[in-house]
Amino acid sequence: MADIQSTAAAAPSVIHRSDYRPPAWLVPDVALDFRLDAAATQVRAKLSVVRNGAHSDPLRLDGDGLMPRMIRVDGVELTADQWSMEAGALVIALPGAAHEVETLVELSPTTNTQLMGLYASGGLLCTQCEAQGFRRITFFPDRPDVLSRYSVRMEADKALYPVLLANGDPVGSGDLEGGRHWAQWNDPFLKPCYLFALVAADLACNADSFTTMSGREVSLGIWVRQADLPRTTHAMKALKDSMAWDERVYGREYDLAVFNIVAVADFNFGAMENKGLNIFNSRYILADPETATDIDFDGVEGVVAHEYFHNWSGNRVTCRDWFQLSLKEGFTVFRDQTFSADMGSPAVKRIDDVRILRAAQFQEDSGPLAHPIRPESYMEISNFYTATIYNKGAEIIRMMHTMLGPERFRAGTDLYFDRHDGQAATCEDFVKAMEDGGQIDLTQFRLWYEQAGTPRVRALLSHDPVSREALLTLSQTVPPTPGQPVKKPMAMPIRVALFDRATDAHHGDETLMLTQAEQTFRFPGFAAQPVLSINRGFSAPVVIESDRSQQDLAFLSAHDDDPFARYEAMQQLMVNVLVGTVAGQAMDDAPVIAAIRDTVADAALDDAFIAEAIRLPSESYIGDQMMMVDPDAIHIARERLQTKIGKTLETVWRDLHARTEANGFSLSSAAKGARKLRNTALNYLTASGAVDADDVAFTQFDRADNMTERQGALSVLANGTGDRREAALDIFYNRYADDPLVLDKWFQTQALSFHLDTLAIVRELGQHKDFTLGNPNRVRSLFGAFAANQWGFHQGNGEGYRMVADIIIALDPLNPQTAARLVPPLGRWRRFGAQRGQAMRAELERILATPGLSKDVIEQVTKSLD
Ligand code: B3K
Ligand code: ZN
Repeated sequence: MADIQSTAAAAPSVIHRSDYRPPAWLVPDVALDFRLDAAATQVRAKLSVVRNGAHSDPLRLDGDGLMPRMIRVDGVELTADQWSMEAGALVIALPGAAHEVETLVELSPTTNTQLMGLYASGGLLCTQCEAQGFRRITFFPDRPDVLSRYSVRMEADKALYPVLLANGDPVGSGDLEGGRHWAQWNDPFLKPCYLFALVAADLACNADSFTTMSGREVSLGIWVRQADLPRTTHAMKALKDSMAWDERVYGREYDLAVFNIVAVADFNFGAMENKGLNIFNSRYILADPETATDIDFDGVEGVVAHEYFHNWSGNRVTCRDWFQLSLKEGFTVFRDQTFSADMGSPAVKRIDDVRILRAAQFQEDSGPLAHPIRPESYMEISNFYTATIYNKGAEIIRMMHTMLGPERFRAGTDLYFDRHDGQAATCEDFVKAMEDGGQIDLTQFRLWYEQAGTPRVRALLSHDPVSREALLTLSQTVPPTPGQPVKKPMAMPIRVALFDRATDAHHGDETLMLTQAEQTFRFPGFAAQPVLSINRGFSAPVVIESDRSQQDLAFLSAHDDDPFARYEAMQQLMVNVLVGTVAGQAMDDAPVIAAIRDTVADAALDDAFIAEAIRLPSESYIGDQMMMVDPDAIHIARERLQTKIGKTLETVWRDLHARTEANGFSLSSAAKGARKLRNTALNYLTASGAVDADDVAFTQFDRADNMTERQGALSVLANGTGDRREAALDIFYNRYADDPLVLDKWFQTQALSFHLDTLAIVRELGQHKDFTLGNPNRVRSLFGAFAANQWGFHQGNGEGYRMVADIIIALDPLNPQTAARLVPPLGRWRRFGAQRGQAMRAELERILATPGLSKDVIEQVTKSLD
């Protein structure tokens, strides 16, 4: 059995979207019986199997690391010659149309370090099946278009696992001899096996209820360790808000009598939408002011909503195959983004979402791992849970919303849910429903599903004084991406407004449909050349190239009434100075400083927006604007500008820092905005070099009644070299040594810091007694964060690359999914010059030469080297 993985690793096969065939056998009913035990769990599965269509294919049940202990067909045990194993799958030649197939396997949850299938985490047993984990639990056609009705019986030691949960509704439970007990759960809804889940645990429950729009009472439970119960209030509120929001905005009602969420410490990603039993990485459930930042609170709200929304967009209507992943993920991200916008500040949420898109997805889209939101092929589907599928996918749905408007969009989604309820659907089904329900032709728009790469839209504004017209010429190019050298023009909605310099106002916001390689739009009624505000609200996920002057950008940063465009003008103002400086030009930074000063002084703006607008673009975003990235030059240029802003406006930062000091903790938008701005002010004050800056930071660190300010101050101190740095890090560590989620912040803050010895610090932290490869959160906090620290990662003659490569090699045999996620930063080697590029490549090659590599890592590395 040990060889299964290495056999796959030798020659990972490529799965193509065009090869889709309907399943040969369907499984309408599944009865599972678990004898749970951490070391040896027995799983008995009874499947009713039905031949699908006229063919003579044998029954093929996927398996990964399983060996059947017993196989029965229609009650009769098979002999060894009546079945075979092929690449882990169980193959049985069956005559006729329908049978009952029963198998028995034994699993070892404690040794399951991949965290896929049934595994142990902190004393509990839980499952993760998406995408292909169910085949690690029992033999089954593990593909999302096989939909079944499940009944699940679990038996376990009652003292160790007093709580037994599964999908659907509880239908019975009782005690057994020997201190054991059982529970039975039935799920009346058809579901693919990736949505199967069970949990056996000793957990406490935050119990609540929700009455649906048709008056049904749903019992809600959030299950955590007893000590963590007080930290579940925010998640429960988010759940109830999500349930109400989905009824109000999409007309979607919850459908079971219970909805449970379980928090676990060891989890490969954020959370999982198993039907009626969501399983969460505890970092997206637990939050209180002492241990969670405002970003964490928002993360909890967003992920709880995301998983809940999947009940319709993903579960009731699921995916036909994994190439359709964005059908559920892109749509659900769009839904959770809109929900969070409605719950807080839409302007700031949009800015945040675009920042994430640019940081993660634009990078992916311009590198060797670029793929369309509906990929054509993959080796390992786990590698395709990407920013492209999720975040770009959400932007595609958002564009449909923009083009249709809310009512027609809703007509489209109603039709989609009506048409496909209980089915495994495709992206094409979604687009067709939007066309039919929303009455729009999306023929050309479909290219967004096919073409990878971030379109670049060049905007040239001119003015004809005779006709008093402004002329806007938009031209688009979609860059080549792997396997797609030539692209067609895309259809995209570009929201624009033209500002009259004389009045500081615009003549109306318009959505232009760009469909051709080049188009000119005319705007009458301008005596002089106006100022262009473009891609307002970030209406299309593209890069805008325009020749707007610093003066025009400064104008927009003061007057644009679209918050995103105003923020964007400010960012572009800063990017121009920074990119120019890195290129060796003498840049005038006065407009940046003036814009920051004016923004801070604008009483009409809220604190959260101000904080977003005045912060400098990240080093990696600056790098993304260049063909060849020089991390040192970028770091120096950014630090210098930050220092200049800090010094020039020192009194502003002192005033702001004092003004935003809160009197008591609140989660209101105003209070969150004040904290964000306070941290920004502290950052600039520290950058100013003021002699008391470390004291101010340390006082904030020490006195804070919340993690947002405490971690904000710690981050500032961690960049420095003073005594305060060590003191703060020690205090923080000792205060939170027993809290893994906060300890993650301790690791992460140091990995992200600009301390001169970041490389050595990270190396040392990798040896720390609290560092473990067994917990994905910890790995991401240290090495994921470090690889995202552009300056730190590229220091020291490739030592950073070596460190990350070593971790990938060490982690791969334990947890290939998490290991593979560390590869992309090395894959950006083309952008960092010959010397660095060579060192990065050498590490990729060293990884690839490692025997027994998983196909997860092989796929990412080979594509990165291509
Ligand atoms: N659907 C899961 C992601 C599963 C990832 C598997 N590698 C969580 C989510 O997107 O909601
Ligand atoms: Zn999702």
